[in-house]
Amino acid sequence: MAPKKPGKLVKAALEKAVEKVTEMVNPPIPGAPNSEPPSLDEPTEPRGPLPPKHDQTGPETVTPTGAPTGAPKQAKGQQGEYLTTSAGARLYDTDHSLKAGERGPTLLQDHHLREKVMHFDHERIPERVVHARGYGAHGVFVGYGSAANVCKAAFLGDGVETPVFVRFSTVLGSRGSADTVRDTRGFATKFYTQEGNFDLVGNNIPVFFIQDGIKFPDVIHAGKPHPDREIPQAQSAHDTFWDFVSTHTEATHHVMWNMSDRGIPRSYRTMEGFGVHTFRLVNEAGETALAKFHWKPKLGVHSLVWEEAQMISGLDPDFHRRDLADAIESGAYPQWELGVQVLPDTPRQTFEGIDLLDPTKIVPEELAPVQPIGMLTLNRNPMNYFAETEQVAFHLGNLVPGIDVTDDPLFQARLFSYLDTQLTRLAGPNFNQIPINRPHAPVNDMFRDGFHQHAVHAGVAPYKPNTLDGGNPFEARPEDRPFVEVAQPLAKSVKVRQSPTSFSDHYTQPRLFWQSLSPVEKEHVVRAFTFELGKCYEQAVKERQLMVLANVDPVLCKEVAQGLGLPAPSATGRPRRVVPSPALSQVGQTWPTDGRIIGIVVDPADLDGVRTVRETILAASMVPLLIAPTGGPLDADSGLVAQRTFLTARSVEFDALILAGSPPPGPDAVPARDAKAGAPGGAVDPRVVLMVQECHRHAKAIGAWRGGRAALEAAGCTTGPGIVLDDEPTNVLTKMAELLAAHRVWERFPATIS
Ligand code: HDE
Repeated sequence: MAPKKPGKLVKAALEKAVEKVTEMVNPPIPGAPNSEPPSLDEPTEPRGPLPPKHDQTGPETVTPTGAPTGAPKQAKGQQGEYLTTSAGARLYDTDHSLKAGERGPTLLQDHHLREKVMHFDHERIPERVVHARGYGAHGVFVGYGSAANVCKAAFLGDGVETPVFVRFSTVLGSRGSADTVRDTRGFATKFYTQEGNFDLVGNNIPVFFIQDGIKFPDVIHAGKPHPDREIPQAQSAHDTFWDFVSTHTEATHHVMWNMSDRGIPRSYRTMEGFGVHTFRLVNEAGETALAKFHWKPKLGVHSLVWEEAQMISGLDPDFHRRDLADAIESGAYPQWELGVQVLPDTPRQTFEGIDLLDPTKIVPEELAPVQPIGMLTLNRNPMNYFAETEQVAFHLGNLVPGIDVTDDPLFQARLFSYLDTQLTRLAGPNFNQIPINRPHAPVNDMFRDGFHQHAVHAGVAPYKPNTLDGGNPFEARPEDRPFVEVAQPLAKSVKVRQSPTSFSDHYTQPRLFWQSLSPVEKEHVVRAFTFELGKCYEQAVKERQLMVLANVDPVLCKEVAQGLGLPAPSATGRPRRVVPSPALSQVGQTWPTDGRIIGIVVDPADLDGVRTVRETILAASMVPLLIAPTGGPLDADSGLVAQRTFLTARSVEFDALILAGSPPPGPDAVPARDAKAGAPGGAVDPRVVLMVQECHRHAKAIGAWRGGRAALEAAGCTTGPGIVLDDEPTNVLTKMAELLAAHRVWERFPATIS
């Protein structure tokens, strides 16, 4: 039966309500699907495509060879008012195929059916073999000019603005996997500089699992799902991963970071980024220095707690991409400062005994400070995920004058791999002509033809030397600022398949990392190891990893062994003494609270208080989410709208919770309708009580004024660190903002490890 059409009056009232709600929800709460709210009925009056949302932009409109076209960015999107074939012919019907009579067979001559289904059948391309799950944003990088004494790259010049595209990612999961799994995160930046594209393809962890690129297929095969059952998805808590890393002990340092809070970031906005390898910088005078790149987030480094991360994987698998897009849409633009550790370029390429060619080692910031050289701001969401975030192709060989490679064997293998992988993923050698990859500098490469050639090259002589094309293109002279490899002397040597002995210390820096953490962070590392190894099937794998941990630190090993119910082995060697690096800990400071989300359980009797708090939160660049028993406007004229209900809300969406009231159980607070309501009974809605308890155990700030006290009592959380009770709503918020600046209320759970 066809659905009933609403009567005229009802329809008008509904439209008005939709308009009002949209108006109320739209400006402050990001996430509206398009730039205009939809009408209730399907539009029939032909009109052109809607403009993109205010926060969205596409890649720069340059030609495949880098010349600006001056066209608006939407020029790349769909055009015109009417549905057409891909060749531009207008179509009158796309709902029915052409048939020999209403009930007859479909005709082969239906070119529209054939084209529509053909294109759909080929919409997918191979996902990235690693880092398949990712999310990107456009932004701008502004140089400080402070790098001039070590690096001549023009984009680092004082005040020089360079457009960028950044893609964040997890490593192990498939394209549709959850964002908050325990994993390393990719942090890849494409700078569209006037001297060509520079790609800084780094991670949120400063070291890597392997010292030589030839081991990359091994570590990834071990981390990916088991090949027989293809489980588990997007996680390292399984036998093949621990089988590999427990035997391949150079992975220990990276594994320590993965098992720390760094493996479960709160947001892409609260991650550090690292170039990992040592780079070689060159200044205008031709002098060289070695350097390590760091991205420092303005919001500080902040992580989830493990239970929260697991819950979010189910409740909102898109948590990180939603967070980034929402922050940009609402104007809380995430920022990172780019910094370098500058190290002398000595023949041995070591610093304070640390081999700079070994990507499993860091240089502690206390030994070589990170010097700020520029600021990255992400300020636009992509217009189209596939065209931009999926098709962006990074390559470590995209270098500019002033930045060169080193002989780190991992770096060297990557220089090969990133071009190679695109041939399959992006189907041919012309991937730099895809709009998101196009340089903004002129391109004259003498490459011709190939699949998906978008350039229309002129001339007859794509070779050198030539006279028929007037000699063009010319090789750049020194004054034309070409990229010139540093004439690095090579040590007298022989061909070997082996690593230097300086690569063989696999335990000192993992111990340095462990000893630099605060007690609560150490507790998390212990729990993570115990969880992951506890999920392994084979006892031998667990025992072998315990032997590795014994060489890192006896306390760590003992604690994990205890959780696994196994004896703690002793170290096989004598540990070297380390000096802790406080910069490795992510707690103990305060940071800006921009974009933090505060859930507010509303009290219909105190909407004034709710409004004040909501407005104060917005004014502080944070996001208020109003939670009420049911959706819709909270009353006829307050303008407040419930964004979550007790059914849809879950504590993991918020960084902090405020209770304006203690609502009685709603009509749906019964397990048959909402399992999280639990057993009946109690004066406060059990979903609210659950929210308070979850926030409490995830070390989040909880506040209440007047009517909210009963809910705190029902949850058993009336006193202790991070619980704010005050009669004045604004006082509650002020104290909560202070707590949020420190990220979590770790004092609530004193650590037992020192
Ligand atoms: Fe990658 N890596 N990688 N990698 N990697 C890729 O390139 C590879 C390594 C990193 O958002 C692939 O275009 C090898 C270290 C990031 O598109 C592939 C080796 C670091 C991204 C590839 C490494 C990274 C990739 C897959 C050992 C941290 C995502 C798709 C020699 C410094 C970039 C692609 C994006 C992506 C190979 C080691 C970071 C297959 C062979 C070390 C952030 O080419």
